[in-house]
Order: sequence, then C-alpha cells, then structure tokens
Amino acid sequence: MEKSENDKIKRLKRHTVDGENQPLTTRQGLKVNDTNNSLKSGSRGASLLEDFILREKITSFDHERIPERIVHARGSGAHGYFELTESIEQFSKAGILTDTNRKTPVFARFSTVAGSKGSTDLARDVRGFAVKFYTQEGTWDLVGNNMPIFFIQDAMKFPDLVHSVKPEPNKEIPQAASAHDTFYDFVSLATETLHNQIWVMSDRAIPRSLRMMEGFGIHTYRLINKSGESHFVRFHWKPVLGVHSVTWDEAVKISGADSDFHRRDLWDAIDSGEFPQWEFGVQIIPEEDEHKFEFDLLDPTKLIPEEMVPVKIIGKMTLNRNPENFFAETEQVAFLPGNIVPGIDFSNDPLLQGRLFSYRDTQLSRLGSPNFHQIPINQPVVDAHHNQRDGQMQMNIPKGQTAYFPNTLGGGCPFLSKISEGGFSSYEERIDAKKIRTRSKSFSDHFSQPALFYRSLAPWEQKHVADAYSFELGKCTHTHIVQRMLWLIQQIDEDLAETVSANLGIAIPESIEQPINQAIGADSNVEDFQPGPKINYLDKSAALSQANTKFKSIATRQIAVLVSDGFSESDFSDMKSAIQKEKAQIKLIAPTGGTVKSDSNKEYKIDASITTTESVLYDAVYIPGGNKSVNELIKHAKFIKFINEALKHCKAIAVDNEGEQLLDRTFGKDFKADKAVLINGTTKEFIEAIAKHRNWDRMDKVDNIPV
Ligand code: HDD
Repeated sequence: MEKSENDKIKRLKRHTVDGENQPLTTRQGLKVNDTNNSLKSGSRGASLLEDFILREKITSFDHERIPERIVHARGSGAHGYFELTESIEQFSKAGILTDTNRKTPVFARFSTVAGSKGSTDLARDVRGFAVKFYTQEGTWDLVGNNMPIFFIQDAMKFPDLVHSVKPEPNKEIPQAASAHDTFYDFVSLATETLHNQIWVMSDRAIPRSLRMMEGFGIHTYRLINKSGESHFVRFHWKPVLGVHSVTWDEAVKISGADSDFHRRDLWDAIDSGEFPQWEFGVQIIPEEDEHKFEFDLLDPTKLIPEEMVPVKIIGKMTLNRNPENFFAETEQVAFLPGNIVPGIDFSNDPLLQGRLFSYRDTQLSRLGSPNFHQIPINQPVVDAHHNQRDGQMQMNIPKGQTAYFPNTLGGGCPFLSKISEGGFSSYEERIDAKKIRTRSKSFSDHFSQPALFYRSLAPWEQKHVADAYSFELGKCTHTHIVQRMLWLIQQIDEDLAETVSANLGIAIPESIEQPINQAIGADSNVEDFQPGPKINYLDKSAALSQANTKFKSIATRQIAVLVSDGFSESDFSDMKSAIQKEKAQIKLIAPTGGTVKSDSNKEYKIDASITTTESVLYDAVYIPGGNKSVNELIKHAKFIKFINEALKHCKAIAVDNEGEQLLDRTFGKDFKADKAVLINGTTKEFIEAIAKHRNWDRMDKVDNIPV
C-alpha cells in the first residue's frame, strides 16, 4: 500500500539509504568481493592484521549497541499526523492548537516502563505514551503515560522510585515486574504512590493493544494566548477503538506465546491500512480557579475528574506509517518534555520541573553527544540556526566566522525574533516566595483519589484489582511490607483490603508504626506530613472505568476460526464476509500448517497450526460446521484447551451446526445460555458480542475452569 507522505517523512527520505540493486561496499564505498572469509596466511593459517575489511566489519558490530533507556527501554513507534478540529485561539496562540488547516507530522512511541529492551510487552506496568509533534514553530514533545497520574510528586524521588521497581540490585531479579519486595517497601513508605499504584493493579496496566489505551500529559501545563493570558491545561488522548485490556491470566500466557504481542499488533494494524487513531482533548482551568479544587493542580498524583472539568475534544492523531528502521527511528528518537512551542508553557509542578532537566541529560549518555538533535528522527521540520557548535558527531557544516551573539561580523545573524514574530518568551508568573526545600501541604491527600478510582470501577474491574494486589503482594517475602500495604489498602477501601488479606492469609494490622509517609526530609515535622483523611468529593467518575468505554467496533480484532478438511463452506463464507465487512481479521487455525479444504473442495491457506499458536492471541473463536472437520478437531486436546481458555477469558464463541459437537467436549457445554456463546446464532449477534470485548457476566463462573 502507498506509504503516507508528510513534511517529516520527506525530510527523513534525504537520509534514507536503500541497498536494493546496489553493490556491497565498505563504509568508504569500496566494492567488496568477499564478505565471508577473512584474509589469512594460507587457507588454514592465522588471520592478518592487514584485513581492513574484517576490522571494519567487526569494529562496527562491536559498537552496535547504545545504552538502553533507563526507563521505558522497551517501546514501539510509528509516524503519523495530527489534525486540529477546533481552534482554541482564546486560550493558546500555538499554531498547532489554532490552525485547523494544518496536518502536523508526528512520531509516537509507546513503551513499558520497568522492563529492559527485550522484555515482554505484557508486563503489568504503566505504558509510556510519547508524541513528538513536528510543528511549524519547532518541535513540541508531549511525553505522557496511559494513566492520568504519576507515582511521585517531586522529581527528586524519581531515582528512588525507579531503583525500587527495577530488578533488585544484588540478584537482578525480577525482570519487568513490580511484584517484589523493594517496590512495595518503597510504595508503603512513600504513600503518595498509592494512587498510581492502584491504577497499575487495574486492567489499565495490561492493555489489549497499544491502539486501545488512553494517553495523558499528566502534569498541569499552561496555555498562553496572544494577549499573554494564561490558563491551566491537562492534555488527553482518547483511543477511537475504546480502552480495552486483557486479563492477567492472558497476559502471563501471551508473554510466553508472543512477547512482541503489542509491537506486532501495532505494526500489523498500520501495515494493513487500519490506522490507529486517538482524539486529542484538553481540560482547561482558568487561573482564578487554581485553588478551587480539593486537591492541588500542581500535584501530579491527582487527576481532575471529568465531572469537575470536562475534556474538550479538539483534534485527532492518526498513525499511518511504520518506521523504516527500528534503531534509527524508534530507538534514537529523543523526547524532551522541555520541547515546547509559543502558546504552551510549564506549570510549577515539581515533577515536571525536574523532568525538564532529566531528559536532555539522559540523551547525552544514551545518544552520546549534544548533537542528538541532528539525528534525522529528532530534527525539527523547520530549519534550526543557532550558535551551539562542535561536539561529537557534528553532522552539519555551519558556515561563517561567528558563533556568538551579539555580533557584527556575521551581520547579527542568526537574529532574534520578537514575540509578535514567534519568538518564545516564558510566561511572566509573579513569584514572591522563600527559597525552601519542602513539600506543599496541599499535596498530602494520598487516599481520596485511589478510593475514587476504586469506587468508580465496575465489579469485574474491582475483582481484577483485588486479584492483582493478591498476586503482587503474594510475591513479597517480607511480612512487615505486606502488612503495611494491607493497612494502606484498608485506608483506600476496607472490602478490598479484606479480600486481599484473605487471599494472602495475612491479617490486616490494627495499626502500623508511624510515620506512614516517609517521603519527607529529616528535619521536617513527621506529624505534619502524614497523609490527610480520605475525603469523598465525588462518589464516582465514569471516565475512570473501562466499563464505560466504546464498544461499537470490531475493527482489527483477530477472530480464530478452527477448521480441518471438510469444514462447512457455507457456514464459513457467511461468517467470513460478515467479519471482514466489519474490518476484523479471520485467522484459520488447523491441526497442521499448509492448506485446508472445505466441504466444497475449496482450498484455504492456514494462518497457524494449533501447535504454533495459543488461544490468548485472539479476540474470539468461531467453529464452522462440517462433520469431517469437527471429528478431526475433537481428536486434538489443544483445540479443547483453546476453547476452554477463550471461555475462561470471557471471549465471544460462536459455533454452527456440527461445530457444537466440539463445544460439547469443552466446558462450553455448560455455558450454552451465555449471551456471548452463540450456537447457530446470527453473524450480527457474534459481531455484537465481540464488540463488547468480553462478557464479564461469565467471570465468576469460569473461575474454576482449570486451564
Ligand atoms: Fe520519564 C523516559 C514518561 C517522570 C526521566 N518518561 C520517559 C518516556 C516516557 C516518560 C513516556 C519514554 C520516552 C520515549 O519513548 O523515548 N516520565 C514520564 C511521565 C512522567 C515521567 C509521564 C511523569 C508524569 N521521567 C519522569 C521523571 C524523571 C524522568 C520525574 C526524572 C527526574 N524519563 C526519564 C528519563 C527518560 C524517561 C530517564 C529515559 C529515556 C529518556 O528519558 O529519554 O530521562
């Protein structure tokens, strides 16, 4: 299919190298005659130092790796564009937020946080959601996550947070997992983490697809309009396909069956022309309302419920092109929260303030030079002229005698721009304060929002949270850490704490040693920094539950069709055309690979043999009729397991005619009244059941299915 073009892609093309129909050369352009054998003194003799071709090849190889990102090491990226649907000129002068005629190129990178570059996609973790907007006024990076809040309130604690969740330093265990002692030791002592922590226990931490998760800028930023007036803002991404997740049992199994599940899904969707899309929204808060909330807008561990400030949708992002080269683009892309454009500015959120330093700094060790902006993926789409000079890997040839400002010898160039001509100037915030190392008391409510989140979840989501806490704390080996956590969970929700306590077989302690919140300085008055009492300023917030997301489309869903020779052509072709009309994908799974013939002798290519695939990789299962086919499938225990797992994971299952005989060999025989188990149902019913994502009504009953 035709690849999309935009200003960024055009610029990247200048750097793209294509070896098709070209001779193999050395880095110097010398044509190579033999790249298989080193130069030797005789065919069985030692290799010669003279062999510059060998040395060049091996030296390059020896230096192929760069340090992986200290966090968010594993990620997948894609190109696309952003379109503004509604100008917010009254709030911001940024071209990207005011010009509805623009199509701004973007590069987005999604990531897990804790795991190494080669870790599984399905780790229970926050997902990074970073977008680089190549705007006409310079590059704007919105470096967010798929959860609207963060663990900590001050950048000073970031190394502690990351050290606690990363593999424990003595044994480098566990990989890509928060379920271990050091993490919960930290979480239970720094109680500001509890809100993000409960989100990580929810299904948000195990998305079905990167294309089916929300994104959040998290911090409060500022919008600045032409008159220099400021409004506070929080940025949101809402996936057009809705927010959907897998279950923990699936996540564990997907990690074994296809640890690239999310990366592959993103790539395949874009490759097949099913472009992922997100709506872009803003919550705008007038300056005068800064102190009107029960929480502090500058506190990144607090979300602003949409019931209090609605999200106004003003644009859409579409990802429509996979990278040409993973390393050159996805690995070398450098996101900097400090990259902003006129019309957008920072707030004093102390976490954001620290980030402004950290990201530039880390690129120096990751990419090796202050010239990392010159790497093609990091270049803006507008020309950059400045007096920064030299350094390793300078790729440009800056002309002229001057590299300073002011100058006369260079004609005063590059010259300054007036604010009216697009020159950036920081918002002139009035400040009258003491220089002080402390935490604002307005940041000390650590229980109210985790409780709001938990209350807002549907019962099936709440059960998943209880299961996740039970799993994670069950992996901790120090009882005092688990007890401390149980006590804290009790402050969020008593029933939740009791369920987890029962699962763990560890009682909730009456009290825990003070102080709870140790995220303070040695000279601070401990009592003053204890988390405040839980308050209920909003009973529930609908946007926090995935039960309220979109359930309309089955586009891009993977439907497993279980077949062997002799399957019913008429059952299959009806289902196939109905599913494909809805832009979902049919995947034929048979006892062996190769091809399979229907009862009308029509031959089909198999997508996967049952030995190479797993139920957890699909969204729904269909079994067409056909005596011969069904009788063969019944012989294979893995088809039975396949269906039982789909049932356990609350997926839609449809069987036609003889297909029911296969269902009868599974636990499915007890679920014939289930609304998402369809026996000779209509294709419409099946499609609607898939669109619902899962039938959670089944959840309690399938708990005992032993797969
Ligand atoms: Fe960070 C990477 C998101 C707090 C320091 N962060 C990184 C990435 C994302 C985030 C999505 C990956 C970007 C990419 O794809 O290349 N980080 C967040 C969010 C935060 C946050 C949403 C809080 C709201 N981060 C945060 C703090 C610090 C850092 C407080 C340090 C003080 N983050 C980094 C880093 C990384 C990074 C070490 C690693 C690689 C990189 O920057 O480029 O500098």
